Amino acid sequence: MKLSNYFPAFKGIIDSTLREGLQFRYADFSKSQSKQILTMLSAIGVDKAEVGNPVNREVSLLIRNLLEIENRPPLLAHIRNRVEDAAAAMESRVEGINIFCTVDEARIDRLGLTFDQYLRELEKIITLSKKANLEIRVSVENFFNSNLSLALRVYQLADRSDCDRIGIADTLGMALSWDVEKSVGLLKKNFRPDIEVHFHNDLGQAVSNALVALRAGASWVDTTLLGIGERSGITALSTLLVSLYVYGIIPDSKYRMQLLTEAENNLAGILGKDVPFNLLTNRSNGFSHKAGVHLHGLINFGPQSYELLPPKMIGNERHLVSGTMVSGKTTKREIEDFKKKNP
Ligand code: HCA
Ligand code: CU
Repeated sequence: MKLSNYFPAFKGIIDSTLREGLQFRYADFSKSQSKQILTMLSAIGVDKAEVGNPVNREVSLLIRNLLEIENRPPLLAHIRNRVEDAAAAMESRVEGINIFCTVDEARIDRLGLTFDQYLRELEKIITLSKKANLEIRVSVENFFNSNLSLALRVYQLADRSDCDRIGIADTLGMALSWDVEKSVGLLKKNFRPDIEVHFHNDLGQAVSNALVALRAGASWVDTTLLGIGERSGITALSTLLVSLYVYGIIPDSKYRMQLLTEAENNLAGILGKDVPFNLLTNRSNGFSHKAGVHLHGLINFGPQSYELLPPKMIGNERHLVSGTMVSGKTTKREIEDFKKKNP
C-alpha cells in the first residue's frame, strides 16, 4: 500500500473509551474492566488515552490503578477550566491534561465570571500545569455552534502559553465536512499547537469528519472502542484505523489492527451488548457477502473485488451466504472450494 502525501499532519490517536466511553448510557466499568480496556488499547498501540476528571475521588482512585499498567500510553485527565481540577490532575500523576472550555457567555456568567476572568483562570491552570511538566490540550466544546471570536481568544491564549494541542469539539455531532475543512484550516493557519479533533456521530459523520480534519491539518483524533460515548457516540477506533490504512495515511504496521475485532467484541461483552451490525468488527456480518453478483465476483475475481481489506487484517472473518432469494446460482460446493483457497 502506497502512503498518501495528503495527510502530513497526522500524529496519532487519543482514545477516550475510559472517559467519553464511560458517558455511554450502558457503560459502567469496574476497576478490573477499566484495566482490561486500557490493556487492550495499549496492545493496539493507541498513542494516548484520555481518562475522566480526577477531581472526582472515584476517578482519581481508578487512575492510580491504570497508571500501573505496563507499556500503557500516556494518560490524559479530562478536566474543566478550574484550578481545583488541575490540582487534582497534578496530584493524580497523569502525564497530561485535556482542558475543555466553553465560550457560551450564559454558562460563564453562571460561574460568576466574565469572559476575561474565565481566560485568566485558564492561564493560571496552564502556568501551574506547565510547571508540573504536564502535557496540555485546550479545547472549545460545541465549537461549531459557538461564538468564533471568543473561541479564537481561547486558542490565542493556548498558543501564547505554549500548549501542546488545541482542540475542536463537535459536541452536538452537527458539523459537515465543509465546516470541518474551513475551521481546521483556520486554526492551522493562525496557531502553532497541534490540532486535536473530537467528533460526535449524531449525523453519522464522525469518521468522515475526522478524515477531513486530518487532511485539513489536524494531527490528533479522539476515538473510542465501538465509538461509544454520549448519545450516538464519537469516531469509532476500528473504523478510523481501517480508514487510515485504506487511504494510505498509515502503514499497516503502525497499529496492531489485528486486535481490533477482539477488542471491540470484548468491550461489547463488558457492556452486555452486541457489536453493532454495521461495524467492520461485527463477527457475523462485518464481512458477509450475500448477493449473487458479489458471491460470483469474490469467487471468480478474488476477495478484493468486494472487500476494502482482508478481514484477517483486523482479526475478523468473512462469511459467504448462499441459498437465499438474492444469492444467485452460487452453490455450496463453490463456496467450500473458495474457502479452501482463501482461508
Ligand atoms: C462532553 C464534553 C466533550 C469534550 C470534548 C473535548 C464534548 O460533552 O461530554 O474535551 O474536546 O463532546 O464536547 O466530550
Ligand atoms: Cu464528546
